[in-house]
Amino acid sequence: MLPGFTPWPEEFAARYREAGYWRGETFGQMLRERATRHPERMAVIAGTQRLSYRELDTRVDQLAAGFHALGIRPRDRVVVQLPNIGAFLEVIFALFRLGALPVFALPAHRHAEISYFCEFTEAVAYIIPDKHSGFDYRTLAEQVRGSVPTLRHVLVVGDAGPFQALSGLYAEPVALSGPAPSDVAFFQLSGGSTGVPKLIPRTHDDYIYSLRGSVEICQLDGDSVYLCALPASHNFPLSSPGTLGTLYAGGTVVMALNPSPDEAFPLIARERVTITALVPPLAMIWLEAAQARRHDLSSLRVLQVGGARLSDEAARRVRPTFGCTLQQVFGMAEGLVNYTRLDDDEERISTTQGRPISPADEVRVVDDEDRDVAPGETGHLLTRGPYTIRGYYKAEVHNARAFTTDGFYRTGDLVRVTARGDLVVEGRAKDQINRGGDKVAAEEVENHLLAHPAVHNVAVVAMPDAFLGERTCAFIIPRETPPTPAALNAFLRSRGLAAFKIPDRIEFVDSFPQTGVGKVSKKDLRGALAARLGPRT
Ligand code: J2J
Repeated sequence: MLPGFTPWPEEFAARYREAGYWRGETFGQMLRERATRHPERMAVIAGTQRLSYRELDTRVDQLAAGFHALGIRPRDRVVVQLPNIGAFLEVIFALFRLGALPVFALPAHRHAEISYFCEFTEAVAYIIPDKHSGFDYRTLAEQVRGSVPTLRHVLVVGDAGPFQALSGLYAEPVALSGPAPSDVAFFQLSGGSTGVPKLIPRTHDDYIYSLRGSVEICQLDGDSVYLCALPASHNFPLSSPGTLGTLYAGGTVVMALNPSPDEAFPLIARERVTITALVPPLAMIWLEAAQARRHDLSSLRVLQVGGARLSDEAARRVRPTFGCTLQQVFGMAEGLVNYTRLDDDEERISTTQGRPISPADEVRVVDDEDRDVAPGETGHLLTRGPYTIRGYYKAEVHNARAFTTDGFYRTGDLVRVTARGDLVVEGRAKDQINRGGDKVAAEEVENHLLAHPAVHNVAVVAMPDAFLGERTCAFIIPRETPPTPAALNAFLRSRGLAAFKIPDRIEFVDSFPQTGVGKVSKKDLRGALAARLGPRT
C-alpha cells in the first residue's frame, strides 16, 4: 500500500465489495473493455483531433510504453497540468495503465502551487502544454525544475523548448502488470482551508463506483455527448459524471479550450452536445448569451451547475432559456456528490442541491459538539461512504481534525436536509472563500501576505459579490507606511500564487476585532466590510 494513504477499514471495504459498489475494476481495464466493445465509436473530440475508442486505447498503450521507457514506474507521482486538450485523457489513462499516479494541478496554478505539489509528492515528472491562455508553461517548468530534486522529466505537449516533447514518447506497446483496483489511482486537490493545499488520494475502486452511480443518475449512455468546459482536471468535470463518466458510459467527450459561449455554443451545435457542467458565474454568462439564439442548442438535455451555490432565481431561468433540465450538483473532491435527479419537480431542482449518489453514503448534520441537529435544522455536514476518503495524503495531524474518530469527513459545509431528503447548502464553517467555484484557503493567502516586510498581521475574508458569489478581501495591519494594494498584489504574483487567489480588495486597519477567546473575529470583519461597502446591488 502507498505510504501516507489511509485505507477504508477492512470491515467497510468488505461491505462495499459485497454490496457490489466496488467491483474490482481499474481505469486501464475500463477503457480496454469499452474499446473492445465499440471500437469505432467516437471517444474524444478536441480541436481538430477526433479519436475513436480504438484509437484512444491504442494511443494510451503507446504512451504508457513511452512513460515506462522513461523509467516511470507504478506509484511514481506525476504532476499533470494540462488544459482541455485531447492529450489530457491520453496522459491520465496512460499513467493509470502503468499504475503511476497523476496529481491533478489546475492550469491556473503557478510556481507556489506547482513546486509544492512536486516537492510534497516527490514527483518524478511534470507534464505541461507549451502555452495556454497567453501563458508559457515552460518558463514555469524551468523555475520548478530548479527547485525540486526528484523531478527527472518535464514533458511538453507542443513545442518542447528545452524539455522533452510528449509526442516523442509514443512507442510500441509493452506488457504492463498494472495496478490493483484497491490501489490509489491519482491525487485530486482539496479546495482546502489550510496553509497549503491537501492532496486527496482516490482509488480505482472508489472512483469508478462514483462514476457508475453518476452515469446512472445522469442517464448517460452511448449516445451521450459531454462537453468539458470547466478545467478538465477538476473533480466536477472529471467525474460528476464528467469526462471519465462519459467514457465509462461509452459516450463522446468534447473538449472546449475555454468555457465562453463563443467557444462552447458552436461546439454544442456542431457536435450535438447533450450534457455539460458549469459553475454558477458561467451559468449566468451562458443564460445571457443564449438569449441571442444565434446557435442551435436544442441537443442539450442536461445543464449541470455546481461548485458553488446557484441562486434559486438563476436556477429557474435554465429550463425556459435552454429548453433542458437543470441539474444542481453539490460535490467535493474528497468524495460525496449530491445531485438533483432529472425527473425531480421544478421546485426541487431550483431550490435544493440534491441528494447523495449512493444508498451507502452516510450523511450527518451536527452542531458544534458533533450532536445531530433536529431534522430540518442547519448544521455541519459530516459524511462517510464508499467513495469518500478516510484521510488526506501524508497529513496525519490535519486528518485528526478533518475526520471524526469513526471516519466521517468534516466537509466544513453548513447544510440542512429537507423533509424529502434533499440537501440545501446554507453556508460554510471552513475558513475558505468560494470565488465562483474557485476555492481560496484564507490561511494560504494570509501566509503569503505575512511574508511581506511591511505586513504586521493579516486576515483574509469573503466579501459578497453579485457575479462570483464571493470575492476575497485581505484586511491588513501594516508595520509602518502601508504599501499600495497594487504593490502587495504584485508581491503575491512574484511569489507564484495562482491569480484567482490574489485578493480582490485590500483594507488597511489598525487592529482586528476579537472573539471572546481572543481570536480574530472574521465574522466581525465581514460585518465591517458589509457596512463599508453598503447595501448589495
Ligand atoms: C454550494 N456549494 C458547493 C453547490 C460544491 C461536483 C460538483 C462540485 C465539486 C466541487 C465536485 C456546491 N452549492 N452546488 O468535486 O464532483 C462547495 C462546498 C464543497 C466544496 C467542494 C464535484 N458544490 N460546493 O466543487 O472539491 O463548499 O468540489 O465542500 O472543488 O465546494 O469543492 P471542490
